[in-house]
Amino acid sequence: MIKVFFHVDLDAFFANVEILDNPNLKGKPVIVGGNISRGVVSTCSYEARRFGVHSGMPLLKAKKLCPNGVFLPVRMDRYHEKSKEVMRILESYTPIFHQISIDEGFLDMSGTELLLGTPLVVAKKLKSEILKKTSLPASIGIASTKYFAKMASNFSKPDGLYEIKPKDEISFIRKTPLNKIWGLGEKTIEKINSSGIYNTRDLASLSLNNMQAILGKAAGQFLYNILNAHTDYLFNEVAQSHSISTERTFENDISNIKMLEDILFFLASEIAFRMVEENVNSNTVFVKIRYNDFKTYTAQETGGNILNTLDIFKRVKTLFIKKYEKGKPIRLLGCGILKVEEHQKFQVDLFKNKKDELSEKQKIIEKTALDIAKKTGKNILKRARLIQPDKSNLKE
Ligand code: TTP
Ligand code: MG
Repeated sequence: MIKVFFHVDLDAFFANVEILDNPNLKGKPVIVGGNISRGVVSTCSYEARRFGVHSGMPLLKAKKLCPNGVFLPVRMDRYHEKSKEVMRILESYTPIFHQISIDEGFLDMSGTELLLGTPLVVAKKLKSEILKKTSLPASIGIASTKYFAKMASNFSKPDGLYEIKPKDEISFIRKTPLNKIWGLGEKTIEKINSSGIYNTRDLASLSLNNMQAILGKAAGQFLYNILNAHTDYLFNEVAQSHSISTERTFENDISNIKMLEDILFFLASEIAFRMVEENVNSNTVFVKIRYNDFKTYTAQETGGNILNTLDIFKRVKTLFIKKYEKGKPIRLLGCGILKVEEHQKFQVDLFKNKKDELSEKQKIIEKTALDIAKKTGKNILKRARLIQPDKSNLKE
């Protein structure tokens, strides 16, 4: 049976929540940042993007590019509230749903066509239900693998809906510019360029051996698989139904241990937020490390029930230290909890008083983000941007 996946990703998420709460901002260049990720843009409305503003850009630069922009601080609690509303809708469409970040998730819709309708019809209905119930616009990509579903949602953003049929995967990916292929970082593209290759079609004509000679074994294999549309295995490591996970891909590889620990703390806080909201607990944590050569490792540990953010952090940090090959540059860092159970079964509250504790935690998160920003001068928590393939390139 051909698989069908939806990738749903909200458009300009934090900015659209701000616009929802203050409709006067509609149509204006809204720029959110400066609280949790002090000093950098978290995200901005598409109106602001026209001025060249984007996530991770220093706020000062954004102010120069867009002096009339509306600059707003990050209100993480509120975004989590809206995220939860959206995720509840997504979950109601399929039992096989996996949230992969605050505003995106995969739905396995395989075999639902007879019951619900064609994927395009169902996705259209889902988009309008999200808009009607939460007032937030989303983009949906449809494909037979998660990887291509993610490429498809991003391709059609904002307010997008796009399906890549299995027979079109190869031509789609080979028309996508190198810098828009998910998983390809700047460094990898530099290596490709330095071997005299500047476009995806030429790269795709290489044999696996040649690709590995340029990029190394793991990265060469990864890219070869993508360009030949063998992507079934990608994203599967996060697709466990009883888990909560989050990860970040860095613009620049990181090997500074202190910095990596700070990022782990930030990620652990994100998991804690979702544990509170979903009213769950767990006794198993995991970490995921992808090095700059694309080799990916995970490790997990089962102990007592998780107590709080610091507890998750300590446990993932211990795992991380055990697993990390010191000094090796990291591309992606992730963590999460497995074997999630209903909170009621546990005696220990994750947070005694959610509001008070969260604001305390918030301070720690802010301080951590601030420290990171100070060290790097930029937002290293930026996720690898997915990817706005040049649509003109895709026209036959
Ligand atoms: P994204 O889905 O990457 O971005 P977006 O929803 O703002 O815009 P779009 O999907 O239409 O391109 O990230 C979701 C949220 O995560 C975003 O609204 C803010 C936050 N975020 C940061 O705080 N810092 C970052 O560097 C990025 C990329 C996102
Ligand atoms: Mg988004």
